[in-house]
Amino acid sequence: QRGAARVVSTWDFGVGANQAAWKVLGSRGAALDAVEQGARWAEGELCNATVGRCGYPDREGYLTLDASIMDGDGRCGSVAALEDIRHPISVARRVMEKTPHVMLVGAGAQQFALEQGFAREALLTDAARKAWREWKLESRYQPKMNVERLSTSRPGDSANHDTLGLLAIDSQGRLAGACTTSGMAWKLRGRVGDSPIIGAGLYVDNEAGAATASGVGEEMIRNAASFLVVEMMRQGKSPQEACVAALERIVHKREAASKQLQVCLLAMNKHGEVGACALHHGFTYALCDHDQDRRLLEAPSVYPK
Ligand code: SD4
Repeated sequence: QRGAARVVSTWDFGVGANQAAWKVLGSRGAALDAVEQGARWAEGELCNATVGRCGYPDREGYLTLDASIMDGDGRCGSVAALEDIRHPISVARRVMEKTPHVMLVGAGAQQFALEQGFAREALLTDAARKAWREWKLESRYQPKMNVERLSTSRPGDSANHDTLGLLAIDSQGRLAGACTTSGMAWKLRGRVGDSPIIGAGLYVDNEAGAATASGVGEEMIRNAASFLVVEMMRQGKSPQEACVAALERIVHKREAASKQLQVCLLAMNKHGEVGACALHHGFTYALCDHDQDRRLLEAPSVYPK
């Protein structure tokens, strides 16, 4: 299926990310550039409590960002707990391209970003600071499901399941993926989720497919969820079947926990076919290709509504 470029992204705001990615893909650009541009759009343009500059902080009030990027040849880079840098996805790409490493964290990641010419800027917004102050009154860490889609959500509730993950295939048949997030709101200082961990929040292999995740990252780390989805595609499952099978594994291993928390998986195989599934109802994803540029779909769930 060479020539059939396509990009998919997690959640409703994936529509905007896809449009940014499509500017690259639609003109026969590389999947890697496309996913970086899509992620940059979310980090810079979107004001959303779970990605980039408007993200909610940890329980001590620090906004710490996680991001990863990977192409289908196994090249990858990531940053975790990065502070005061607007575009963690591009720092992750520099880690991939300019260092012998895969992952940089915390102060070292920031130092590297500054050396690479990224600007340091205070990112925490007034709205995020206000939400944090409200949260501190009770200080209860209780991730809520799919908060982006709940019109009844209060500020203190927000921001738990809306990481942006993008997967793309370009006109050359190359795959790439990117993932960017501020992580779980009110997390412990130093907590790192799945999004910057290759194999957990993102995995890509041109010979099989690509997968990304959103939700409570600890579950994806425990199960190497994105890697698992890609391996299942390698064994012959469709992207949809692979997402379902990976979630069934999570349910099997941690049934009680899986009833309480959300895990969302999105996959694309090497032919550009797409699948998605979540533990619980409410996971949406956006798809963009030559035929349709703003399609928003609702993923099925393992547990009934
Ligand atoms: C994390 N998976 O840090 C991320 C959170 C997430 O939308 O998906 N938020 O665990």
